[in-house]
Amino acid sequence: NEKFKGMMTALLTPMDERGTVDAESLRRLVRHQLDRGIRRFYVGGSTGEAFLLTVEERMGVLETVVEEAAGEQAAIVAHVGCIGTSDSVRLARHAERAGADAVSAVVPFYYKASMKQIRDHYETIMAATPLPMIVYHFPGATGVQLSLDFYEDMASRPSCIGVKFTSLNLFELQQIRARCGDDFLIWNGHDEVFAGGGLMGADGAIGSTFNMMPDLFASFYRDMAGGDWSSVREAQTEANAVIAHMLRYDVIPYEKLVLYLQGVIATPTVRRPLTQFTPEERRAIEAFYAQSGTL
Ligand code: HMN
Repeated sequence: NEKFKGMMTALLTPMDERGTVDAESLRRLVRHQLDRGIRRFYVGGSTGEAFLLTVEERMGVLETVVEEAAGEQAAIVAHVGCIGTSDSVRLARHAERAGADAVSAVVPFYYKASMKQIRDHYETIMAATPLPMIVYHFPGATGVQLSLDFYEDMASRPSCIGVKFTSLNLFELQQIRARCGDDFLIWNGHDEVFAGGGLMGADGAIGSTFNMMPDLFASFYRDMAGGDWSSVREAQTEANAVIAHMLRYDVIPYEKLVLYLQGVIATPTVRRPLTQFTPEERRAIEAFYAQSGTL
């Protein structure tokens, strides 16, 4: 599982003006990351607008990423989370056929599922594919708080290798580490606490802002691995100046606009109900971009 440790970019899904998935821009985004040394990708997660795409589109996005990263020794994690188990099973089987290295799934979040039903959901997905599973914890979106007992149970299953932990509660992250041991991997999910997650025991991080700041986060990760805490603090401060500005707007349209301004993707289009920025908002972000030494 070593290849999954480290920094993993949660890829955006570029779209053309009409909102159709833009495979060419997606290839350019993957290439842009590979050229900067990034070798881990989380495909079709929250950042990838997974729940605004059809199951078939999600399959297509994964295939494009696998193709573009072929021969690059990249680790590719396919997010297969759905609100219904059978779609997740379809996506997991497809992920294996497509050549992904692992699957990941957010909890089924629409119909209030009991812990037993959530367990069954993961068991069913894991039984459908030999690929390793990464649980995706994102209580801010799902409203589901997973218990330490749940993680301990998951950690006891050979196919579950860890959790992507998207919460600012780093005490909980540390408690998962303490309860589940070092073999259960933890990826920090909120880039604004990248350093904190690492300090509390994360083995890596999966983040959306690595799309637009790959160099900064790559050197940030190296400083963290080397224990250079003053550089780590500087890097987090620099990243957070951008992230704080982004959080005044909306994560996905903001990152797409920046990637567009960087010349990586062809349009900043997002899928509704996400919306494009008004002309004033766009001007404000463009002005920030123009003076930011980071982006
Ligand atoms: C994914 O599933 O696509 C990402 O891994 C999610 C990732 O954890 C991001 N979380 C959300 O967008 C909710 C973060 O990178 C986040 O965008 C960033 O920390 C700003 O809050």
